[in-house]
Amino acid sequence: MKITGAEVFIGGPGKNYVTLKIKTDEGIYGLGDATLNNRETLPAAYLTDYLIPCLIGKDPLNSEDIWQYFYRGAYFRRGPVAMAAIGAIDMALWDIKGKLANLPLYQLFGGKSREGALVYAHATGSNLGALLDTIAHYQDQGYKAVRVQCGIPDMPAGGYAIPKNNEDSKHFITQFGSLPEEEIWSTAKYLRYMPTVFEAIRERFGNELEILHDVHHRLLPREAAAFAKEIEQYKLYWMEDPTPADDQTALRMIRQHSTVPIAIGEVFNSLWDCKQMIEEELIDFIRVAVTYAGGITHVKRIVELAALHHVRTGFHGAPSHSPISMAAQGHINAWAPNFGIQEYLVLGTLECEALFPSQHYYKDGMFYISDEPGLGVDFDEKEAQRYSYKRGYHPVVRLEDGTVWNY
Ligand code: GCO
Ligand code: MG
Repeated sequence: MKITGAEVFIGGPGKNYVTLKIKTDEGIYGLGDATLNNRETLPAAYLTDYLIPCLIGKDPLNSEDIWQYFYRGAYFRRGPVAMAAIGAIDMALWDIKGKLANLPLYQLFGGKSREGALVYAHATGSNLGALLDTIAHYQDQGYKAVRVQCGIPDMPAGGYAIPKNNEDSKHFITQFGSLPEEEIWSTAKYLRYMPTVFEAIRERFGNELEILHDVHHRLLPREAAAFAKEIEQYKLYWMEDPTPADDQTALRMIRQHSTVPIAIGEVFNSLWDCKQMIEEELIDFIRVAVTYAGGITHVKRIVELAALHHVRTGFHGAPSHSPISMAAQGHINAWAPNFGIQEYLVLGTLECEALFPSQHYYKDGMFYISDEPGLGVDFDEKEAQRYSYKRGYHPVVRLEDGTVWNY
């Protein structure tokens, strides 16, 4: 079997999804997702300019050798751009392997460890009242776990990624068409207000609801430790990205002062980036994504290392991922003995489902992977013609005195 060609498409409903299609001489094709939020053209160029020319003529079933060839062969290794491009190829090769075997991918990993995977939704409100309503809305839809983000008084964007129109989760973080917007952040205001939000949520929804919260790298180590200690009583499922991801030793201070579970990894791209925090058991959940952590081959390795250290999975699933990588993660979630939870937002719209048809489905707070062979997702190229690339940015954050801060 030989690879005969590969193409990259950029676009989608409200997002610049980067979709790779690898074709073979036996007519089977594989799909991969190389979407790197707000930098989408870069993995696309890495693929078309450098990797795809090397793929032609290779046996697609040798996915391990192809992974090593692109990882070791690049000399300048790792980083989100390269790992998103390698990851997309890897997903597509696994897709081909599954289709050829006529088996859903989870069967090639070792079969199912569970029927459905627990997922969490994003409940975001520009104020407490709006947040509580949004949580109630997700509970009505069957969700057992929600990530809660709340606007802070006198700091309108203080819950970060607070949608302008006051609506809940259908925000896409990306701001299209202009230069980045700037948001003002005050750690003092956040630390004063956020614990009262958790208190109100527990009061209204009781103790069974799983509450997750994303600090989005905003705190210093000592602040994060004090915050974690204070909110321990609200029994969060996890506190995510409490401090900037660059320095993993910062987590030691948090660990010494609290038992709040910590989730990190959405901006990490390799096993080497995650190694210290997993081996030192500084985290409880690993948040990498197949999309920019080297695909299925590499993320499975991270999952196996995590299992040795009591770390469970909680893969990134922001709307920046296409249904292709969400399916790849769905297959890993079905298999992984140390599965924890999956962030779930992507399959929300009819347009998205038309572009990426699949039989995977959400029901009562769980995500169920279908038994279609391979990834079990298709890509409608005719639909894809409706979309084109639009440049977008994440917001940039400043403190009240103007100092640039972490998004
Ligand atoms: C999450 C993430 C997102 C990111 C986004 C950046 O936990 O879902 O933090 O909200 O901001 O993926 O591109
Ligand atoms: Mg996050």
